[in-house]
Amino acid sequence: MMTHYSFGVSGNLVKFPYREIYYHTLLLEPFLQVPDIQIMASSILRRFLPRKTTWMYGQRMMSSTIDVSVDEQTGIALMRMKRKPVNSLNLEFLQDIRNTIVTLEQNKKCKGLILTSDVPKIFSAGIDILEMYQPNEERLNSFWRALQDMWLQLYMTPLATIAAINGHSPAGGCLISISCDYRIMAPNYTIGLNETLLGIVAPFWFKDAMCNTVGHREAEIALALGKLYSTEEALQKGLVDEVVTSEQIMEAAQKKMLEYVKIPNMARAMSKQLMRQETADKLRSTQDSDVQNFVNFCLQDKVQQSLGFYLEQLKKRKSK
Ligand code: CO8
Repeated sequence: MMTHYSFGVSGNLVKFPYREIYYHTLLLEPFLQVPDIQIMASSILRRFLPRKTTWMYGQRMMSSTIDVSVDEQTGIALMRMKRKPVNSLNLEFLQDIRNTIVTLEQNKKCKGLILTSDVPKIFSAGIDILEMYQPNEERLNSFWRALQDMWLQLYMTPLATIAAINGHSPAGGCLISISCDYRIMAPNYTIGLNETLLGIVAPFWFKDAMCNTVGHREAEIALALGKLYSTEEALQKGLVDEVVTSEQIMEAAQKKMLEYVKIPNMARAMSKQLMRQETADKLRSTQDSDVQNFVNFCLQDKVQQSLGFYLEQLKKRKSK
């Protein structure tokens, strides 16, 4: 279904392809720069658009879980994840992240994307464990497919990508980070693929992305022990590239991104493709069986017990 929203006469057509929403912004543009009017426009639009819809005006895109802005002068987009309380990755959030990347790729002015979190002290807690615990089988299928699709989009995007890791980043949070071209992390947080601590196993493409980042031997140790590295250890092992304070992290990310976007776009994107194609193709050629393996694995009683136990531990830790 195609929905049309038109504000005023024909102007800049802002296209948001995956939801197929089109509207005109030229006349509204000057007004939309004023914060109060942005808030007003936001509440009006929210009334008319379906609840979960991601929408954009001018160079801002918003959904209930993500804020994105694009600086047209530098070509740098900033994506802030804001799915409270811990940016855990459920089906809809994964779709939102992927769709945002697709939209940014179609924006000719956008060359680079900085990913960060709007949730204090947490970059992302990884997969929403509630998607795996006592699941509905059909949704579990869609969920895993959405994770694969998000990962493929992020890992292979022609945009330059930087993770500004301003909080803890376990499991799926680590996957998002290592799928970016460059990682900057703030001190006193942890990052790693800790799946084994939950009694589950990181799939081969998590493992491949980790090997590509820290090398085979370190990845082997990390995966077996479900190792969560401190920021300092992560820097030492090459899991992150740079450490700066939380206050400096956005400035550092912008500075590094300017280096990336200065490189001729096509050459940079193709060299990334060259490095990553093989890893991505490995998943692309086995997506269906990977979904099936995941679903079968999750539905095992033992795995359900482990997940239930882990969730309990999380709650207990909180009540201490
Ligand atoms: N999923 C769902 N809920 C979560 C998750 C999560 N990943 N993490 C935390 N929560 C919930 C907590 O249970 C708590 O809920 P409630 O308020 O209802 O009690 C709420 O979020 C807040 O959590 P905390 O109180 O623990 O918040 P803190 O700020 O103290 O700590 C942390 C934040 C450090 C992120 C901490 O919550 C934590 O360690 N979370 C667990 C992270 C984790 O282990 N994630 C792994 C997920 S698995 C994954 O991503 C890859 C799976 C690969 C698939 C394998 C194939 C089989």
